[in-house]
Amino acid sequence: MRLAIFLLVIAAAILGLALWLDRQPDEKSVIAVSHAWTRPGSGTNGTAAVYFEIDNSGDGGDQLTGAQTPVAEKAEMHTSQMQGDVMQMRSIASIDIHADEHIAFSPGGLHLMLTGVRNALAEGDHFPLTLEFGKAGAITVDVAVTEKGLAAPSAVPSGTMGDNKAGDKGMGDMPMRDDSMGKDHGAAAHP
Ligand SMILES: [Cu+2]
Repeated sequence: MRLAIFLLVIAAAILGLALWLDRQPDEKSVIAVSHAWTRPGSGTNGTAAVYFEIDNSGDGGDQLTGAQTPVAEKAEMHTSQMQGDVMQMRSIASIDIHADEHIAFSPGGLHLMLTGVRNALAEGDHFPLTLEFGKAGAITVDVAVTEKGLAAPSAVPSGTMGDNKAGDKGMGDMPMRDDSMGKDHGAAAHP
């Protein structure tokens, strides 16, 4: 009987220690990337705009710091913003993804701009895209080439870009007709 009580006390102590360790600050980001797509015809002039969604279901923040894909020489993050009646794009070095945050890369807003696309992308094509996160590491997703898009069109909340850092090689001086935004952004907007 005494032994049983003794073992119970030990077990309780171990459980208590485990719970205590569990509560120590150990904030982690849990990153999921979904609905990655680009439009067919993108790539005919060497550029393509890729859209996707990022969800951080963890209790710690993270950062999207870069991207790469075998189908293009370079991939960089761009914002789109109206300046008067001209759509301007700016490259940004990184994007903060706070705990519990959802960020949509969508037409007319944030997008990943591919340059040096090696082959024209046709409806039904797929290609891999690797996104690099500061804490979560590299996450590779499959990008679908589809006219319809994979996600419901949703505007990027205006507050989302507040703490994004502008890259020093900004493309803010590149004007873009607003009638070219959206539909043919990727195919027509870049040289
Ligand atoms: Cu762009």
